[in-house]
Amino acid sequence: MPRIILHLDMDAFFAAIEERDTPAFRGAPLVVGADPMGGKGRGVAATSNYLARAYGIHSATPISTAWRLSEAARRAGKPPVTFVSVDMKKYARVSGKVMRIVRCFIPRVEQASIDEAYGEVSWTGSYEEAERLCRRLKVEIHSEEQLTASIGIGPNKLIAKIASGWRKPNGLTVVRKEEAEAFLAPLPIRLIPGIGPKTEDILKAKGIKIVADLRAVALHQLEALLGKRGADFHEKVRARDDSPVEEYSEPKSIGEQETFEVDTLDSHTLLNQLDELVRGVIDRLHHEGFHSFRTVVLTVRFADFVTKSRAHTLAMATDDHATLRREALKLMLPFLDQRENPNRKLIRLLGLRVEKLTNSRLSWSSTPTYSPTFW
Ligand code: TTP
Ligand code: MG
Repeated sequence: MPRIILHLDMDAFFAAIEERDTPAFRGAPLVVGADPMGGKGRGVAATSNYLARAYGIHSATPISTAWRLSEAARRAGKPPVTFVSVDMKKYARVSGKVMRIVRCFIPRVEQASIDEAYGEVSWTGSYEEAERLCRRLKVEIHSEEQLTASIGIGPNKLIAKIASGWRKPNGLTVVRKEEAEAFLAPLPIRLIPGIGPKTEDILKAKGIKIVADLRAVALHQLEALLGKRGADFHEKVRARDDSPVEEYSEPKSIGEQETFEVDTLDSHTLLNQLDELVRGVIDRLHHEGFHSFRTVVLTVRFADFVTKSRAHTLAMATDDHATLRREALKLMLPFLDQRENPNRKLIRLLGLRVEKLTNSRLSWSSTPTYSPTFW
């Protein structure tokens, strides 16, 4: 029986949910993210629908840039972008529903992010059967949630993941084991998971642009260029990946962050913001079914974009609001004075995250919960 793995990724997830819930948003460019404030907004886009992507607006595009692109489109007689704020609770709820549907079809599922999952479907016995299963799964998600997913089917997680992004939106791409190497060969190296902008630059400097170029590099040369990771890429470019679908990948953290409208060192403003973050994190902790946390991480980004995080792990796990507030405050105060901020730099962004979570749901059901953080 061949090994067959699928990867499912929802299309324009946050934006698709907003379009579904607000008919007026449909058919026009939509960005979910920070408030653009007439071009002065300081956060980023979480995502955009496909019409807004045609304007060049994607995940992590600064919201001020998104505004500028929208204005340029408007001046060119095209529809301007509608901006909506992020409603994380809603997206987590929808994610939970989608993942439950996936688990009805597939016994072994690994949730990889808020809108992505791997499934082990070798038991279907053939690529044809796996494809049939995926068609039914897509129809079910659409009829239950009015959302579309793209799915890739392949001999391992690596190929399935790349295949799911192949024909988005609403795609279904099957890459059989014997086709996998040829499928990868012409792709830009950036599509190989693990190759980020820095690695891409190192390789491009050597004239390596597509997977076929990378495949031509000997193992010892790759190791010389990229260290230990070289061996990993040596396998990947040959379409080899034996990592298992891990059903109970533990959720890592829950975090919230806020960019200030104006950089600040005003303790009142910072405290108010910290209180809001504490409330948001505790709300999500409970909402997403967690029992407690042990580690508190505070992140400060200064006006010059230098970013520092400080963490503290408690002796005992808790879900207590006052404890989180006290610990977060202890971590923040040094940033207001000499200890962590000798030059009195203004603060641009404050983030709060809890880790080492325990999941009460796991004690009475086998449904794992995933919690995303995006910073
Ligand atoms: P993605 O699956 O990367 O993006 P997407 O679902 O919006 O679009 P695609 O059709 O290309 O899959 O991420 C899922 C959601 O996660 C996305 O809707 C918003 C959120 N997200 C962020 O908040 N910040 C980010 O930088 C990224 C990449 C995603
Ligand atoms: Mg997606």
